[in-house]
Amino acid sequence: GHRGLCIWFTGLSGAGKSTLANALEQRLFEEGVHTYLLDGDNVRHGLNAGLGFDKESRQENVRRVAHVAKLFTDAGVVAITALISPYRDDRARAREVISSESFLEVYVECPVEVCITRDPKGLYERAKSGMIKEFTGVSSPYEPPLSPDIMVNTSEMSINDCIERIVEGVKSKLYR
Ligand code: GGZ
Repeated sequence: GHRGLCIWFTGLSGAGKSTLANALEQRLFEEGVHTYLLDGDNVRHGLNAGLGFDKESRQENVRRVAHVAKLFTDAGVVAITALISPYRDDRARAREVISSESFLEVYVECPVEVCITRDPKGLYERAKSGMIKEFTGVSSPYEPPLSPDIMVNTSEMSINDCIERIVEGVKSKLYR
C-alpha cells in the first residue's frame, strides 16, 4: 500500500500543468496508485464556481483546493492539483494545511514567451488586447517557487522526460 500524498503543480497558463498532471495520473494508475486530479479549470466550474481572478479570489481558490487535497491525502489517496497558484505564500499555506511530509511542489517552468506562442485557447491574445484583465504573466504576477521539490522545464524537455523526473520524485516520497 501507499500513503496519501499531494502533488502540487504550479506554473503559468499553457506551461503544461494539466498535460503533465494527466500523464502522471495515468502512470500512477498503472502502478496501482489511487489518485484524484483537482484541475483549476474543472474545479472552477463546480466547487469554486463564482471565483474570479483577482488576488483574493485566487487565494480562496488555492485555499479551498488545498483543504480538499488534504481530505484526499487523509483518506490515503494521492491528490494531484493543477492550479496556476501564482502566490508563494498561498502555496506555503497549502503545504502547511497538508503537512510538508505529504506535499510535493512541482514547478512546471516555461518562459511566458513560449506560453504565448502555444496559446492553445487564445487567452494570451485576448489578455494582451485587454479583453481579459489580470491575466497571469501578462497583467497579473506569477511568483516562481524558490525551492520546489521537483522542477521541470517544458520548453526544454519532452513530456516523457518531465514525467520520468516527476515519477522518480513521487516514488521516493511515496514509498519512503
Ligand atoms: C490566468 C486565467 C485567467 C486569468 C481565465 N489568469 O490555461 P487555462 O486557462 O486552461 O487555465 C487557466 C485557468 C487558471 O485557473 P487557476 O484556478 O489555475 O488559477 S489560479 O491558481 O491563479 O487561481 C486559464 C484560465 O483559468 N484563465 N482567466 N485572468 N488564467
